[in-house]
This record gives sequence, structure tokens and C-alpha cells, in this order.
Amino acid sequence: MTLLLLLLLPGLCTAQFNPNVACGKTSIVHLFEWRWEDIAEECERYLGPNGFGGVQISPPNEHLIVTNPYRPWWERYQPISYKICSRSGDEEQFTDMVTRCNNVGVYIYVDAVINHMCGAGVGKGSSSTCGSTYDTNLSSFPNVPYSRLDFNDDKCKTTSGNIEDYQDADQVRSCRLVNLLDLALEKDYVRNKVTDYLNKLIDIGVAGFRIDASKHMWPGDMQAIVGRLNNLNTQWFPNGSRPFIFQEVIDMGGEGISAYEYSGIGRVTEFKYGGKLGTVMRKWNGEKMAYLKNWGEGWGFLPSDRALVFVDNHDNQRGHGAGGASILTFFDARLYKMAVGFMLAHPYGFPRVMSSFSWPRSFVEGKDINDWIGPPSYGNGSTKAITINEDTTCGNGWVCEHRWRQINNMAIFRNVANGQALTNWWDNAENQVAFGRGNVGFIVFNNDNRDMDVTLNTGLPAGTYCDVISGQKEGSRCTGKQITVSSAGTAHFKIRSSDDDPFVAIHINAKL
Ligand code: QV4
Ligand code: CA
Repeated sequence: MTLLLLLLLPGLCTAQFNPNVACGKTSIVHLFEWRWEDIAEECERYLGPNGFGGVQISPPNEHLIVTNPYRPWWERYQPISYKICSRSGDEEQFTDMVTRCNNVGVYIYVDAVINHMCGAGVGKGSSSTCGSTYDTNLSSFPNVPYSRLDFNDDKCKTTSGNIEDYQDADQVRSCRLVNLLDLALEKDYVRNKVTDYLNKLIDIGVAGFRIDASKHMWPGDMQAIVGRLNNLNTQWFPNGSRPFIFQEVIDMGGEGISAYEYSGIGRVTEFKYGGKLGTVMRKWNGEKMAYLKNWGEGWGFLPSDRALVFVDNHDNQRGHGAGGASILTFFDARLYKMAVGFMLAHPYGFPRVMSSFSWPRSFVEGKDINDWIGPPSYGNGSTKAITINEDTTCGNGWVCEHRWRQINNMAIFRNVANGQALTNWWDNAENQVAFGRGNVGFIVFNNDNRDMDVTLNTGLPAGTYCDVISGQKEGSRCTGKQITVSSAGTAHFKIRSSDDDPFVAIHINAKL
């Protein structure tokens, strides 16, 4: 009887796999490099009212300041201490952000950099966001404190001390990732320092963590750390809630380490998702949208309830990490909106929407030589505020993909379709596809080079619906195309291959 009751209690079985988003919310957005003050404002003025469930933030801990001569975005992946004091703001601003976002039901997910400290070649100094000192010659970080004893150097067997062969799991875990000083996470002392940091954030009110470079940490160490985390702050979360864990493991197949070594600990970033979806939308390698019929596990992806999915992330949008040239980004706006629309309409995985800053991309022999450029900033290196234009888009160099009508409206579509099965799949065996979610939503794509003119079974109740891609329902009127569903549930869709956005989406909350 007790066992039965326990099994029935919600949350118990999902624990760290549960995103902890507020009821009815189904996605989060990565506000890459945003200042805490701006995120607090965005939660209140946009994310809360527009259906987003949470924000992945950039690493909040103290990090190295790199000036060569301008500050790259990647300096934040070189920790100096666990003080909450970063390029995005100090502890007071951080706490204010978490409180204000939580109060409007938008939760905060911290990018946790715990595999390493800064690069081994950095030397001695205090060029860090809070002025803490370091001496990489001695592997010394007095403000944690860490010393030589807390790093992996003696365990790494490569001559350079760096990871040289990704087929060798020992190297990948115990050697340095691009020369970053690698922490000995099997040590109780190191585990304590890391969990003290994460627990401090939990107590402030964060809802979970993206665990950076998870592949470079032993699953046993990860498990031990996750097991020591506090339950979430009961001011905002139900008693006994566990932090949501999503581990950054890049597994495109063919390496010595598999994502399945981590999928029992928490969710895992499914990097095949964006790489494949980009290939399909670009029609490379003979791929077509019709093949998306069994998208998800059918494509060799992780189980849906273990996957964190995204079209692009802060690395692969600029050629770092994995995914390659097929990755779609805001630079490919038309295809990108379709890909994000597909992701948000499709039930597989828990989605993260990317929100970027722009930079002057410049390819030399296939590599973007400006891949290092940091967020919009002033001459002194401080990050520029987000400004909001008259038309609700962002200024000052911030792209704000999450505010693009097509993307935000699809985040809302996903909320409306929450829990509904994929239904009424249709395709023309090429790049025209359509599918529904139960009897509450329907989406149609035309990625062929010819116009589309079809009548499809939508499964929706009869009525007139407003297409949330070309416009949206405002009060009782529709600013976009109108779609009429017959009493039999069918509707006529005409999508020109030359349309601004060659896809249409309708759902019951956009019924006129
Ligand atoms: C360079 C050389 C080294 C050399 C060293 C000498 O590459 O071989 O030994 O100089 O000092 C930066 C520089 C890099 C430099 C390194 C150390 O780009 O050239 O080494 O610093 O000083 C980000 C960036 C990295 C950056 C790092 C730290 O992407 O370029 O390195 O931050 O500032 C794999 C991993 C995956 C990882 C992905 C990028 O499996 O985990 O690569 N993704 C995550 C983050 C990513 C971050 C890190 C991990 C590291 O998403 O943003 O790397 O925290 O696939
Ligand atoms: Ca490691």
C-alpha cells in the first residue's frame, strides 16, 4: 500500500529529469551573456506573459578576464572562484534576478562550470571579475581555495597533458580540455567545494543546472555531486523538488564515451538533434522533411524524457563544439524559424530556445575568425544593456530570437499542445509535411521549391483559426492568414514557396 502511494506521488519518478517549469510551461530560453538586471526585466515584461518556462543563464561565478585586446565570450568558461560575481553582475543583482523571475513563474537554470578552472597557461595575477588572485604555475586558486592537490595532472597520461584522443575515455575525463586545469572530482574536498557552490545557488532559488563539459567528468563523480544537492527552495517549489539536471555531453556517435553513461543521472543535451534537423532543412545529403515522420528515438536519439533539445547553442552557432556546418542559426533566419517551429511543435524532448547576440561573422577557409567575439559591450568591457525597440524586437546588438513572433508563438503552441500525442501526420514524400497534436494544434510546412495547395485532416474542431506564423490573434481579430476548419476537421492550406515564412500553425487558443 505504501509502495503504491509512493509510486503515485508525482515527481518522485522523474526527479532530476523534471524541468521544474511552472504548470503549463514547456520550454526554456538561453539568454546567452545577458546581464542579471536585464534578465529580471525580461522575465517580468516578456517571458512570464509570453509563456516561457525558464532561462538558462551564463555562468554566474567569478571568471578570468581575457583582454586580447577585447574580451571574448569564452572567458566565462574559465572559473577563478565560486563567488557569484561575473560579467553579468554581482551577487545582489543575481539574487534580485532569481527572486523577480521566480515570482513571475520563470525559473533560472545555471550553467555550472565544474570540470575545470582557467587555462594552465594563464600564469599569476588577479585579472578576474572580482579581483580574486590565481597562480596557474602552482594550480592555486586561493579564493576557493584549490591547490595542486585538487587537480588531475598526475592521472593524465598524455604527453601534452591535454585530451588528445576522444576514443580514450580516461583521457577525456582526466586530461585537460583545451588546456583548462582539470579538477579531481573524486576528492571529497573538491566535491564539497563544488556542491557548496551549487547548493548556495539552489538556496537562492534556482531550479536546476546545465552541467558544462559533463563528458569530461566521470559519471560516478557526477552522480555523487548530484546526489549531494539540496532540494529546491520551498518559497517557490513544492516540498522535495529536485534540481533539474541537464548535462552537456556531445555524443554524435563514434567516440569512446556515450550519452547513455549520463542519461541515468539527469537529462543530456541531444546534439544529434540540431545537426540532423539542419541537414534536413537545408536538404543536404538527400535528406527531406518527409523523413521526419519518425523524428526522435526513431532517428537514434536519446529517450524523449532524457533529452534536452535545441536547434543551435552558443558553441555550435559559431563553430565551437559539435554539429558542423549544417547547424541553423539566426543568420539563416527563414530556415531557422521553420526549424525552431518544428522543434516546438514536435513532442520529442524538452526544448531550449537560443537567444543570441550578433557578431560580424567572417569565414576564412571555412572557419569564422570572429568566433571569439563577446557580447555587445562598451570600451571598458562592460556588457551593454538590452534595449527594446518600438516593434518589440531588441536593440544594441542583441538578436532576441525568442521575441521573433514565429518563435514566441510556437513556444505558446507547445504549451497549448502539452501532453497531446502527435497525430494526423501527412507528407508529400518530399519537403511538404504536416502534423497535429491531439485535437488542439496543427502545423504545416512547405520547404519544397514549389507551391503547396492541399486539403488536410487537422483533427481540430470546426471554426476559423488565426495562423500564428504570419500573424496572431489580437483580441477578436487576426493579423495573419485565416484558416477554416470544416465540421469534418479538414482545412485547406495554400503555402507559396516564396512566402516570407512558408509554414502555417493553428491551435485552439488562436480560434477566432
Ligand atoms: C588554447 C589551445 C590549447 C592550448 C591553450 C594554451 O586550444 O590547445 O593548450 O590555448 O593556453 C579557450 C580558447 C582555447 C584555449 C583555451 C584555454 O578558445 O583556444 O586553448 O581557452 O585557454 C569555451 C570555448 C573554448 C574556450 C573555453 C574556455 O568553446 O574555445 O577555450 O570556453 O575559455 C568539446 C567539449 C565540450 C565543450 C566544447 C566547446 O566536449 O564540453 O568542446 N563545450 C563546453 C562549453 C564551451 C566551453 C567549454 C565546454 C569549456 O559549452 O563554451 O568552451 O568550459 O566538445
Ligand atoms: Ca575532467
